[in-house]
Amino acid sequence: MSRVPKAHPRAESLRVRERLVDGFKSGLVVPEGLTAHGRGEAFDYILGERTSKFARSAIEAAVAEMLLAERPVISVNGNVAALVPAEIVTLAKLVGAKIEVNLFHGSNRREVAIAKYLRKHGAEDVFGVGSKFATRIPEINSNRRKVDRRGIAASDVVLIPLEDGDRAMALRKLGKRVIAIDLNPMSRTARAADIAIVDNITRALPLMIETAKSISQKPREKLQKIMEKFDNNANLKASLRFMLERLENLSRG
Ligand code: PTJ
Repeated sequence: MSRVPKAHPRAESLRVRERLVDGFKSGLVVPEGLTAHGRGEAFDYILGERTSKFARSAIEAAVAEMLLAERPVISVNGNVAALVPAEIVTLAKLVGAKIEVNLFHGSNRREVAIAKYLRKHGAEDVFGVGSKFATRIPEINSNRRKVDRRGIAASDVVLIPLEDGDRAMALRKLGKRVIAIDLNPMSRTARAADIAIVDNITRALPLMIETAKSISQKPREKLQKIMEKFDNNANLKASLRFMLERLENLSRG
C-alpha cells in the first residue's frame, strides 16, 4: 500500500520514488540507484513527464527489433527490477525474450534477490545468477562484463535499460543490436545504442507492451521497414530539440 496521499500534486512521481526506496530497503537497489533515479527525474521534468512522439517512434522500432530477433534478451538491474518487474516479465513473454540479471555493482546476494522478485512477478527462467553459466566480455570494464552463456552472451538483440555507459558500445562491437531506455539523450549509452528510447522506464515499458500486442501480427517485412526507417542519431537530436523548445517556451512565460 502506498503511503503517498492520492491528492498530492506529485503523487505519481512520489509513488515511483517509493517503489525505488522500498527496493533499496529490500536489497534490490544500490544507494547509487537512488541518485541515478534523481538524474533521470531531472531530465523527465524537462520532458514534461510525458512520452514524446520521438520516444514513441523509438518504442515502435525497438519492439519491431525484438520481435524480429532470434535470441532477444532483456537485461535487468536493481532499479529496473524495483520499478517495472511485472512489465519486464510481460514484455519478455510477448516478444519471446530471455531475462537476465546484469549488475554494475556486482553482488551475488542482489542477483538472487532480483531473480526471486522477478519470479514473484511471473518470470520463469531468470539468467545471470551465480557463476555456473557465467562467461566474460573482456571489452567491458566493469562488473557488467559478467554475462550468462544462455542469455546475453548468445543474444542477437539486447535491451539495456538504465545503463551506465560503456556496455552498449562493447555489445555492438560483438555484433549485437542494442536498445537502450535512458531519459538522458546525451548519455554515452543513448548515443552508442542502435535504438535509444528517451523516456521514463515507468512509461516506456507499458507502451512497449501495448505496441508488442498491436504489431506482433504484422508481416516480417513490415516490421523490418519500421526498424530500418529508424535513425537513432536523428531521433536523439529531435529529443534534445524537444527539450530545448520546452525550456524556451517556459522561459518566455
Ligand atoms: O543495479 P546496478 O548495480 O546495475 O546499478 C544500477 C545503476 C542505475 C545505479 C547503474 O546502472 C548506474 O550507475 O547507472 P547511471 O550511470 O547512473 O545511468 C543510469 C541512466 O539512467 C542515467 O542516464 C539516468 O538519466 C537514466 N535513468 C534514471 N532513472 C531512469 C532513467 N532512464 C529512464 N527511466 C528512469 N526511471
